[in-house]
Amino acid sequence: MADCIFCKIVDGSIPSKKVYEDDQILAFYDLEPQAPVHVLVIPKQHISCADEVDESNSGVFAHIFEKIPQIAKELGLTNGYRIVNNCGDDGCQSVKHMHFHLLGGTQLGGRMV
Ligand code: DGP
Repeated sequence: MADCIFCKIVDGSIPSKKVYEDDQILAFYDLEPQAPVHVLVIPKQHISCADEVDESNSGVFAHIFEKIPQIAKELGLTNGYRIVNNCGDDGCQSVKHMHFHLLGGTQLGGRMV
């Protein structure tokens, strides 16, 4: 989608530090890390947020969750991690291309908000 930062990362017109890629998904380091390891995992297809998930596109999210354990292991997250998805304004979603934050590398805080 035009003017989507993450679509531009997918097509290579904006550079990123990739940690995993296949035909459906991409994982890359977050520009503003909030933990020692902070990676974003995204579908290559432009899906704005969780509100847009339906029967026609949900398969890619199953794929993401199948790959996250492998990505986490390769990043050395052997003692656990957190997966975060922000949706919409109240969820503080700043990039409107659905993504999962994969956070770890330290003992994370116990509160979600
Ligand atoms: P969210 O607030 O959930 O929409 O998270 C968006 C994240 O995207 C935020 O942690 C910063 C990150 N981000 C924004 N622009 C870029 C970029 O151009 N490259 C990378 N690697 N990360 C970005």
